[in-house]
Amino acid sequence: MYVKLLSISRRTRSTPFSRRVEAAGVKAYTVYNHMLLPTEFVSYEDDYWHLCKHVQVWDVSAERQVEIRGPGAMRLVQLMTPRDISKAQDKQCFYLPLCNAQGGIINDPIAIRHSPERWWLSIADSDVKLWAQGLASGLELDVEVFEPEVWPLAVQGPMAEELVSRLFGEQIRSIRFFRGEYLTFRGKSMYMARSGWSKQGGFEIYLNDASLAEPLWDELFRLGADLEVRAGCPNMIERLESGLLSYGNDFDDSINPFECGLDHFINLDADIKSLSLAALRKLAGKHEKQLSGLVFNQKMRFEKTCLEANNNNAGVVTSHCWSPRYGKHLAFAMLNRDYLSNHTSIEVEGVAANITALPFSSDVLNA
Ligand code: THG
Repeated sequence: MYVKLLSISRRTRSTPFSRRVEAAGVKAYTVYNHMLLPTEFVSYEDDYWHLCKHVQVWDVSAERQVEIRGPGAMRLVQLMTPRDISKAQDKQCFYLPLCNAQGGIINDPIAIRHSPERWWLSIADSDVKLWAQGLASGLELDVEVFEPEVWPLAVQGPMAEELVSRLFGEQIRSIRFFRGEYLTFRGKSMYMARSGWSKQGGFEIYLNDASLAEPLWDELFRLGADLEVRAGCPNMIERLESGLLSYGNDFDDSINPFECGLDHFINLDADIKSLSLAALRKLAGKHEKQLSGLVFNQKMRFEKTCLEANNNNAGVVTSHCWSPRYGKHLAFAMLNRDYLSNHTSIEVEGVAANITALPFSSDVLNA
């Protein structure tokens, strides 16, 4: 695509795992929350097949935590999201769209409730700390907002549960999806949840002591040698096949939850105080765009990502990749609903694509 070179300095923050990531042969990084996030080790395709068969260890430290602590914590988190958090339980994870007063999406973190007065927002790539501090100052809320010294390490893939059970014991097998526990590594208690940015299953360990990063990494590789454990990272092919959205790529603050299919994660009728609810209630059903799937039967180049039909703008491709498993080129595209209302396909660079809902259904992928 573009030249894969990045000047690394204090702004492009390294992580306590970076030396191990380098030693494992990382080929490319992106910058996410002002921090290095690996994107490729062997190749997208090789990393993909390995992830779907075995187990990988991912340095996802760039999923920074924004801690919200104090008597006003529930109030601030609820103000930021249109999803009702009143029934949240301790140690539970929640996928939370955060929205501004116009309904635009600020971020889509996993929120973790440690206690009613202590929350983490495990954020995608935007400056949520500044947004939350601004709200807290402006509204004089009784909270502290800061980025704690925490670096998530994901263990993903079909053998992830086996590997993590060797590290923390058999009891981890009973942790349900989006639930977590405090577990001990070398005498230090840390949070771990069944979650992660793939649909291959796995856990995320929220390391809270930088001096234990390399021991933790090394222990996972020692225990996982016979499982063919490898260093990995969120994989473009796997996330598209699984329909996982990427903030900044597929949506941003010009997009509301209806447009990107996150309306399942908001509660328009809830009796809650949320900054965006009034705007979202007005927008419901009237949004103009819809994030959709495109399926091509051949490899595409996408010289330009703007989509046109009869010289009219039909939308834009936000992410795409070749799927070696299905032999299809898959794309997410933000399409105008005008266009969608009377088309089920679109022609791009002379090739027709079927338009489909997200996530892609197995029928569509296998067709
Ligand atoms: N883990 C952690 N932090 C993160 C991510 C993560 N921060 C950045 C980014 N990923 C946040 N975005 C997402 C998007 C989707 C999911 C998780 C984080 C996800 N979605 C499931 C789905 O769509 O099926 C489940 C949602 C649900 O049922 O609640 O897992 O990966 N720590």
